[in-house]
Amino acid sequence: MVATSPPVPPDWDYAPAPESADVVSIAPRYGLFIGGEFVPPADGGSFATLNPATEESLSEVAQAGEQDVDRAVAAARAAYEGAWGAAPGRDRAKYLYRIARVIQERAREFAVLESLDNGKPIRESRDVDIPLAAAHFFYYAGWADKLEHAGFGPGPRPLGVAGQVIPWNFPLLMAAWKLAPALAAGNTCVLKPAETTPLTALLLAEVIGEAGLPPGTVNVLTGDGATGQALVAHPGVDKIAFTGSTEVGKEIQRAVAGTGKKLTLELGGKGANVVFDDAPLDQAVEGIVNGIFFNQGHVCCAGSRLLVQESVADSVLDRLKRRLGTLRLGDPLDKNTDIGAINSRQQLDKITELSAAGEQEGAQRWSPACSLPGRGYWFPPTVFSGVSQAHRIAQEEIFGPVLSVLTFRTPEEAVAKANNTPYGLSAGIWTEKGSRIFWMAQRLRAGVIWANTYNRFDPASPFGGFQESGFGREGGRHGLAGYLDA
Ligand code: TAP
Repeated sequence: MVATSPPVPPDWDYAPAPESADVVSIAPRYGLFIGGEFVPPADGGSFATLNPATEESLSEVAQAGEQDVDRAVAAARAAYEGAWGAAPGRDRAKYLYRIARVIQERAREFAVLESLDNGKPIRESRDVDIPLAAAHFFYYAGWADKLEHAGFGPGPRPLGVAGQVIPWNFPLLMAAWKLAPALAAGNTCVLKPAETTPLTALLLAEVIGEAGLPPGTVNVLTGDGATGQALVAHPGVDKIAFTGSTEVGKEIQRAVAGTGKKLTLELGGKGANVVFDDAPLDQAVEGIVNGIFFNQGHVCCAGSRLLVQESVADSVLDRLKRRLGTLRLGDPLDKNTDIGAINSRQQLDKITELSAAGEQEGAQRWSPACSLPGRGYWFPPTVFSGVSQAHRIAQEEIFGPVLSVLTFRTPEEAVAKANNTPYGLSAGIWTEKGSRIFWMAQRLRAGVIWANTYNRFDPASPFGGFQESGFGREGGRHGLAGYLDA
C-alpha cells in the first residue's frame, strides 16, 4: 500500500477585481449650485477634496461664504414662491421619480465617485448607498400627491426653505434622506454636504438640473463648518435639518432657539448589539460584523457595543475572531474589499486616540493579522474584550471599526447595560425567542431596534433617536412630519 500524505489545503485567495475609475469624470474645479446653475463663490475661495485611500487630491471645490448662503437662500425662496411652490403634488412626484430614475441609470458612476471621495468599499456604495438613495426618491415620490391622506390632518402645508446640513459617512444617501421628503412636501432646499465628501452631492445637483426641477428648488453649497453655521443662522431659512455629531447638534439647537425655525437633529449613537445564549451564533456573528465593520464603523447606528451572554461569550468571541480573519482590507474600488479607508486624517486620529484609551483603561485589544496600505488613512478591524461600562470605549462614540465587548448574565442586566449611555439611536437583539425580542424591545431606549439582523434600512421605515441621539424621524410617513406645518 502506498502511503499518502494528508492533502494540503489550497492557498485560495481572491484575484484583484478593481472597478474602473474611468466611469467617472471629475472636473478639476467645481462651483456652487445656486438657482439651477453652477456658479463661482463670491470670494473665489476653494478647498481640495481628497481620496482618503491615497491622500491624492480629486478636485478643488468651492468654499461657500455668507454671501453665497444669502444667494442660495434667496434662490430657494424665489422657487418656493414661484414655480415649485405652485407645482401640484402630482408634478412634484414626477420630478422625484425622474431623479430616482437618473440615479439608477448613473448608479455605477455614483458608486465609483462615492468610493473615491469617501473611501468606502465599492461593494457597499454599489449595493447599499446608491440603491437606497434612489429608493428614497421613489418612496417620497409616492407621497407627494397624497399628503392630505398622510395622517397630518387636512391641508398640510410645506414650511418654506429648508437648510440641510449632512455628514460624510453616507454622503449621497444622507442627501437623499434630506431632499426627498422635503421636496415631496413642497419645500425648497439649500443643502450643505460635508467638507470631505462633496462630490456625489455635486453630481446629484447635476442630475437635479437634468431632471428639470425649477431653478432654485435645490441649491448645493459646498464648504466647511462655517458654511453650515451661516446656513443655520440665516433668517430666510424656515427649517433646519441636521445629521452629524451630538456636539454640533447641540450648538445648532442653541443657535435656532427662539427663532421659530423648525428643527430636526439626527446625531451620534453607541448602539448595543445584544446576543443571548439561544441565538443562532454563526448568524449572530455575521450580524456583529455587519453591525460594526460595515462602512468602517462610520455609522451612527453601528452596533459598537457587543453585549453577549456570559455562557456563550467565549464561543462568540472565538467565532468572531475567526470571521474577522477573513475580512479583506484595502483598495475601496476592489469588488472584493470588505474594509475600506477611514474618511479623513482627523477621523483616523480620533479612532487611534480612543483605541489607545481602551488599552490604557485595561481592556484587551485584538486585531486580525492584516497589512495596512502604505498611503492613505487606514485602521484595522479591532475588538476590545474585558470592557467595563465606565471605559471610554463603552461610552463614547468611536465612529470607526472598533468593537467593545461586554458580557451579561440576565435579560435585566442586558437592558440595564444597553441603556447605560447618553445616546439612544439603535440596538440589536439576537435570540430565537420571539417573546424575548418583544420584552427587550419594550425596554431598550433606542429609536431603531433590529431583531436577528442589523443595519437594515428601508425608506418606508422611520429612523431617528432619543436623548443625545437627537429628535425627529427620517424615513417613512414620519419623515414628512419634519417638513410640514401640520
Ligand atoms: P459634524 O462635525 O457634526 O459635521 C456634520 C456636518 O455639519 C458637516 O457638514 C459639517 O461641516 C457641518 N458643521 C460642522 N460644524 C458646524 C456648525 N457649527 N454649524 C453647522 N454645521 C456645522 O459630524 P461629522 O464628523 O461630519 O459626522 C460624524 C457624526 O455624525 C457622528 O457623530 C455620527 O454619529 C453622526 N451621524 C449621525 C447620523 C444619524 S442619522 N443620527 C447619521 C450619520 C452620522 P464639515 O464637514 O465642514 O465639518
